[in-house]
Amino acid sequence: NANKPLGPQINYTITGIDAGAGIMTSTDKALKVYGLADKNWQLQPSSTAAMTSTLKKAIADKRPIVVTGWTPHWMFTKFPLKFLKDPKNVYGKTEQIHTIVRKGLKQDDPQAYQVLDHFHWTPKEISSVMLAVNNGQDPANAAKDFVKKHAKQVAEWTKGVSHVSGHPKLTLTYIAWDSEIASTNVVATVLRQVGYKVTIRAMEPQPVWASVATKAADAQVSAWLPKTAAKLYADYKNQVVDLGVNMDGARVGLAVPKYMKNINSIEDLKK
Ligand code: PBE
Repeated sequence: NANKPLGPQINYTITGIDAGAGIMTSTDKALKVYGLADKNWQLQPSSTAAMTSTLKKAIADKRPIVVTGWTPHWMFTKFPLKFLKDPKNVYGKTEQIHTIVRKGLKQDDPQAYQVLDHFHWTPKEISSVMLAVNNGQDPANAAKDFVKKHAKQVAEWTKGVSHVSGHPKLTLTYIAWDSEIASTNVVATVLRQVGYKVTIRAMEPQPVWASVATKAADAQVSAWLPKTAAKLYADYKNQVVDLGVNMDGARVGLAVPKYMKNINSIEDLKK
C-alpha cells in the first residue's frame, strides 16, 4: 500500500548482510546520520545469500523491502533495483577496489609484486566472472576462462614480468563475497601462469587485513575504498602497502525495488 508509511510495513528493518562487511558499518552510520535509529529503524545482519533470497521473495510478492546493496553484483541485473539517494553522503558516490600487499613483497617477490601492481579491470569484466560463478561454474575455472579470453589484457598485467622458477609460494587472502571470489581467482590464475604456487584463503574482513599486515599472507585485492573498508584501512594502513585501484566504479548504498515509487532517498524512509 503506497499510502501507508513504509516503516511499519517492513518492521522498520533494513535487510543486511554479514556483520563484518563495510556496508554494515556504513549502514549503522546512516541510521544515525539520517535520524532513523531514533525512529526504531534497525539493520538486520544475515549473509549475502540470505539477503538476496529474502529480496527475491519480496519481489515475487511485490512487497516493499530495503536492502544493503552494491555493484558490481548480479542483484542489480537479476532484480529491478534502484539505489536510494544519499544526500548526506554516508556511502560515498563511487568506490574503488584497491590491491593491498604486504611490506617487503616488492623486494622478496618482484615479479608477483608487478603483476599485483598492474592488475586492473572494469566492473563489466569482473561481472562476467561473477555471473559465470553465479550460474554454477567453479570459480577457478571461471577465472581460467576469463584469462584465456582476455589474453591481451593479461599481457598488460604481466608486461615486463619474467617467469619465476622453483614454484615460490604466495598466499592471497580474500573475503568470500562474489566480487572478491572473482578477482582473487583471476589474480591467482595469472600468478600461477607466472610460475608461483598460489594458495587462496577465504576469511572474515578483519583477518584478511591482519593476514597481510602480519605477512601471513602476501596480498589481498578486496579493499573497497574510500568509505566501505575505511575503518580497517585506518587500522592497518601503516602496516601494509596500498598498490592503488584495481577496479573503479563500484557503488555501495541502500537499495529498494523500483516499484517502490515513493521511496527514492534514504530520507524517504522516515515518511
Ligand atoms: N560488499 C561487497 C563489501 C565489499 C564488497 C559491499 C559487500 C563490504 O565490505 O560491504
